[in-house]
Amino acid sequence: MTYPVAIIMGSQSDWETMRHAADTLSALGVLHKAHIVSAHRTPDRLYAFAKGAKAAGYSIVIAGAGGAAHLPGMAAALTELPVLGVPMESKSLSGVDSLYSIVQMPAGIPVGTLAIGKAGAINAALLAASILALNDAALAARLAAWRAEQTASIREQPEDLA
Ligand code: RP5
Repeated sequence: MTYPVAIIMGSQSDWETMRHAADTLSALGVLHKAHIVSAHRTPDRLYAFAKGAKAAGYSIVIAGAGGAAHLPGMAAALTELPVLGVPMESKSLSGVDSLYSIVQMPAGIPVGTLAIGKAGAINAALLAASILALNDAALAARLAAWRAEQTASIREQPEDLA
């Protein structure tokens, strides 16, 4: 079975956020696998994962990390697959450290950087689905339905005024 999306994260502690990417992909019927891969604590695992990601059948990597968040950038350096980076909301600096670490890539090695925390995790999944949908009409239809459902769920006025 081919899993088009890999979700990697620097620590078990990132899963609380990154599970929202997984849940969003599941809602859209996009197969994915999640791995803990730390740029600092398991550098050999990072190298093996990123070097083998394309051959393993992945099309897109979503990478979440916090603090000195080198994982998305290092993964992008080691694979030509698109890498979407999700900055974790860190305790000490509220995720601004993670954001700056991920977003400020030197020209030549891109990481598509999303918002800090849960919103970024969900949007990384939606962006991954949009990219995959370019070559998958059934997924494009599911994504359009997901967005229509979201639109229909938004009230015209706040609840206690309606
Ligand atoms: C980063 O350090 C991880 O991505 C995580 O966001 C952060 C803290 O990790 P733990 O100390 O919680 O394992 O590598």
